[in-house]
Amino acid sequence: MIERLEQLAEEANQETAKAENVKELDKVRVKYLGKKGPITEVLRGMGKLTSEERPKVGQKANEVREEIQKQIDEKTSALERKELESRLEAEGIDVTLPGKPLKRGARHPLTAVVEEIEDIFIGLGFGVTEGPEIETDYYNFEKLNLPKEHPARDMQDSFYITEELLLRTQTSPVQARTMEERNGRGPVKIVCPGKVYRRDDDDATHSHQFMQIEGLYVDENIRMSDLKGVLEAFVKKYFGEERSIRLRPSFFPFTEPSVEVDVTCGICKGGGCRICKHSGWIEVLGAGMVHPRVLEMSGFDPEVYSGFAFGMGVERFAMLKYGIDDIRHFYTNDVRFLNQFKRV
Ligand code: 2NL
Repeated sequence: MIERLEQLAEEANQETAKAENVKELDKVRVKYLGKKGPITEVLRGMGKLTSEERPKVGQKANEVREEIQKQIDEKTSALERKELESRLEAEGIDVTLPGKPLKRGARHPLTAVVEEIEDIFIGLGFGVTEGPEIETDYYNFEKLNLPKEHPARDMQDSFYITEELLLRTQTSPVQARTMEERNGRGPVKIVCPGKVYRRDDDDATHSHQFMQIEGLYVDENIRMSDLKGVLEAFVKKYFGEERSIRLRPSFFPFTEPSVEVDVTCGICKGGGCRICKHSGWIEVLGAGMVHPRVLEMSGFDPEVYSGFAFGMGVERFAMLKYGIDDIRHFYTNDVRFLNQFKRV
């Protein structure tokens, strides 16, 4: 029986050595060490042995069983190691390969110009305030000294939603709301950027929706010279220190007196060109001293307070600075246009 056991160990170890994968090893284990295997059989037949032989055979059987199991375990870890090595080799990452380039977007040129203009006014002590695009007739018109019969309130010129609600035609209602919130106490020194809407036919220089930035500075002793100084500082910062401005008389219902602000032409330097229509000047802003009625309607005493206000079209500022000839480029989202404004 001892010999039989030694023979079994020999056979099992040979088969273990030959096994090429874990599955085959498991078959060897079941075949030799399983409940129906030859070693179990030997142990079952021990009853026929003498009491002298029995412990020797039992011990040998255990030794053989342990030896077979040990060989299988060693082979199993060897196979697993080999498998891991080949997997590591196959799935290995070459960290020296160059990365795939990420396609980066860019800020929309209008966003960039709004932020640039905001930053200039922040540098001049202004805050930035935003408000709703859907406005009441009251804040959009009435509060700005545009009474019901005023021609600028024509239904033909604005997008009315109901009789009382419309898409704002300018950002001034934001300023009117801000003044009202201050309960008649100055200073109010803010710029208000945002989308505005007018019923216009779209062409190269007009859009039914565009962006505006308006500004308002209300305090005691604010004068026309403050208006001129602030707007000159702004224009020089935005277009360049070599540029200057002039004021021409104009009319707005919400300011008195009212002015148009021109900047010297940057293309011809005053010599006359297509851009400035041979005048040497380009109109860029509307402005004026806040109408006393407007101050009063928003709770400010016009005997104590005065202020100036101004408004500009963001698209126009962007077109002038970057030589863009058609306002519709801003809204059609052609990446060939947009990619030119990427910062590197
Ligand atoms: C333009 C220029 C302007 C204002 C806007 C304003 C706002 C308040 C009071 C007084 Cl709350 N004025 N805004 C003033 C002058 C010009 O916009 O070309 N608009 C059609």
